[in-house]
Amino acid sequence: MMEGLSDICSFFGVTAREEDITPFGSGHINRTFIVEGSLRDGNRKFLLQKINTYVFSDVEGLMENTIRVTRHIEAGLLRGKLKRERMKVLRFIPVKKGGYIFRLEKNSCWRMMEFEEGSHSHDIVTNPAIAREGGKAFGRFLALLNDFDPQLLKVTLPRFHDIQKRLEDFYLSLKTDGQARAVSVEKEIEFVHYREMQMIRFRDWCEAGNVPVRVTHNDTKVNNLLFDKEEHAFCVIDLDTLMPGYVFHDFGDAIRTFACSSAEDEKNLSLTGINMDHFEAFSGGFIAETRHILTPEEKSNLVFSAKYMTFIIGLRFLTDYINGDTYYKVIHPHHNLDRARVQFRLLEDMEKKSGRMETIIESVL
Ligand code: ADP
Ligand code: GN1
Ligand code: MG
Repeated sequence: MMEGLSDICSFFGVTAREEDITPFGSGHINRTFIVEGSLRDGNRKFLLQKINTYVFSDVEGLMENTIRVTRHIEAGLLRGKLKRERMKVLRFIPVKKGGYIFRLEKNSCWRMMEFEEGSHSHDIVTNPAIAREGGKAFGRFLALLNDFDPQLLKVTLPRFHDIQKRLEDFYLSLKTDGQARAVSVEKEIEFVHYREMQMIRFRDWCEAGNVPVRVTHNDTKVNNLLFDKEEHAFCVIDLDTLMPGYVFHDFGDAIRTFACSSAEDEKNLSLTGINMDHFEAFSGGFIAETRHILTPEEKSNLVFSAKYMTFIIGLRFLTDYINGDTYYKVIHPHHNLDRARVQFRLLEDMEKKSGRMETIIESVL
């Protein structure tokens, strides 16, 4: 029976010994392994990923989106748009039998890609230069997809950043409360009640057609970007959530990690807040790359989008905590609650500093 990781690699034409395949990275969703092996042209490193089918039911649709978008970006690269910036796109290894997904069983779906040699990712941003690089890379990514019709993409995670849906999920979790955890999060529930209407109003305003639907990445956290040895951000990764969306999803979600002063799961909340230098650096990099494509309505709501996305991700962590940790990987029973608290503390700090954040955006526009 075929079930070792090296057997799975062989379906992609990659030869590797079991001991040369090691768990890698700190993503919350997929299972990732680094593989030292060989494919036709000699020894190389690859990344093998088991796609989380609990989260992604349409794995083929997800890969179709990814391949379409990476080809579009590569075409841009060939036209010289990116050479200047030394930017790269993920390169996937096809399955020998065809396609890019190897399905061992219904819920065992695998893909392989080239490991970007000499690359690393950050979980926390330690200086403004990294934040600026992040802003440029995610901004450029958005700008390169400006001429890609969002309707061509499958909506693999419907209403992914729709606060209405996330609130529905949250209230359902409270009603079910299967682990009797709701009683321990009364303060957080209060926090949500206090802000939900303003978030729904923002969502409704977007949905009313006030801003364009674009191709967005939808998961622009700092560890979804590869940096080289000189700390130049050169490759946007984790393309699973590529879907039609608003610029707010990418800018807001990025601020949540690029300008957060602590780890996403920091227990000591006095360390958590918005780092204004990082906010300025990320925004400056992002706007430099997107100034020409963003509408005035998009530009004037970037600060609120940081609050919206921080709220939504905090709410999702909290909901998963109440649900008994069924979605995100956790390493201890309070992990999701710790993460939710960090998001909510960060949001409170943004609320206090909104005026300064607006001034910064105006200065970089
Ligand atoms: P998840 O969906 O679980 O977040 P990712 O696709 O983000 O998985 O991969 C997890 C980690 O693996 C990333 O944070 C990054 O450090 C690393 N990684 C992903 N793709 C590559 C690649 N092509 N080359 C080098 N490292 C990579
Ligand atoms: C997940 O896969 P990863 O770790 O990059 C999640 C994002 C959240 C993020 C919070 C498909 O991202 O939406 O913002 O965790 N991805 C999915 O850290 O749900
Ligand atoms: Mg990731």
